[in-house]
Amino acid sequence: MIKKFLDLGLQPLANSYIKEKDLNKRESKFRLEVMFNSKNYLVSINKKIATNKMFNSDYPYRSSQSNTMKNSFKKIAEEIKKRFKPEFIIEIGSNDGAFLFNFRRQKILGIEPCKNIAKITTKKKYKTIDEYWTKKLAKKITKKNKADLIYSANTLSHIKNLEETFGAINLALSKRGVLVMEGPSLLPCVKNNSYDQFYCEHVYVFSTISLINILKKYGLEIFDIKNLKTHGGSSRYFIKKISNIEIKKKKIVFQEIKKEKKYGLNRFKTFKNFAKRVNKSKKDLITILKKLKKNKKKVIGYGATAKSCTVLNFCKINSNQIDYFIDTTPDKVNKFLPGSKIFIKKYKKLQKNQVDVVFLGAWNFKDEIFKKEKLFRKKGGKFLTHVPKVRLI
Ligand code: DWN
Repeated sequence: MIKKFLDLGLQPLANSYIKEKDLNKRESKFRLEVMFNSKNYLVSINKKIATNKMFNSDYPYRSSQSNTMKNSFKKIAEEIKKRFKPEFIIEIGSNDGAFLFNFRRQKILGIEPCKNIAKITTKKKYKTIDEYWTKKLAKKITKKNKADLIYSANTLSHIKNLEETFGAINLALSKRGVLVMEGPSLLPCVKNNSYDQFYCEHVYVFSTISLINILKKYGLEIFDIKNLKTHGGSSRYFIKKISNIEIKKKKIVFQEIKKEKKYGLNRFKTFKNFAKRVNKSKKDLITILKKLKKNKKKVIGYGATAKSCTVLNFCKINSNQIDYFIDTTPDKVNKFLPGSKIFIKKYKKLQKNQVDVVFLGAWNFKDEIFKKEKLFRKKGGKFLTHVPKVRLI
């Protein structure tokens, strides 16, 4: 049975930044509700938006905007080379090449449906197919040669059709091939009240126990897991075909199942309690912003993330509370955040005499940002975050 546990209100499409000339146009919005499937433990959003409305030639997000992610991709690329020695790699959702560029051109093929982004890697002579990942595409590209490694970071949870996602992977993977997939994980999301992991693009937030159930249907199984700090707590799953009995399952797979069940990721009640904490987080954030306003503090936002779209629209925050956001992404600058319509300025190092408090839209890069803005903090500048609880740092 699929049951709703969280209502995040009316939301626009998270990566649909608004140009000034379109400010008065009506934005399309949808009700963002989060559901739990008690049969397979899958957590998903209720309304699934058409893929081409989200991932098209206007897509602004670039993975290479953070050193944390560039380093993480470099590290896993090295591990893949050593551990699996792949000859033919497919990356699903290759974005601007942060992972791809760690390999020799002839060994790797990128799949990136956002044509504006696919151009970036094509320009650097990395073969990139600007189509959606489907069974049809998988068959076409692996007719002669199946992949011995498929990598995908922060992408598979964006594709609503599980049959197309994992069915295609099964088709494209060689008998002994390995799928390495990673993305924000449900346990840290629930533990840390990071409800902003839910927005239109994140159709699913996987847990180990739900993924096991899904993969089984497509002849796949997890044999190793690595928990990562990236994106506020991600899991990297190493997956093989069930028919490949040469690779043994690592102990960590059983430990993760145990850990998730102990926390209650197989029980509806856990999510109902999470929803209560989320509503408290909303109240606390509104209260603190009101107080700051009353005390005439200048508050801005740092990192106009897709995640902050959920927070701002759920908490009904606009430019009355947060003056503007700063961001390094060229395609976001000089536009307005969807829904809240807060302006996004080009990133400039924070200065205490210009700003008092900075809302961390990109809380997942807190360490990287704090390092950059050391001086601001030293001079008494404060950051405001809602993860794991609303507080000034
Ligand atoms: O899954 C997804 C993740 C990986 O990326 C997508 N569905 C969409 C997107 O989500 P997000 O926007 O929440 O991702 P990030 O990676 O948290 O976005 C960080 C934002 O902050 C970027 O716009 C870049 C910006 N930034 C900045 O301005 N200065 C980031 C850092 C580290 C900085 O120093």
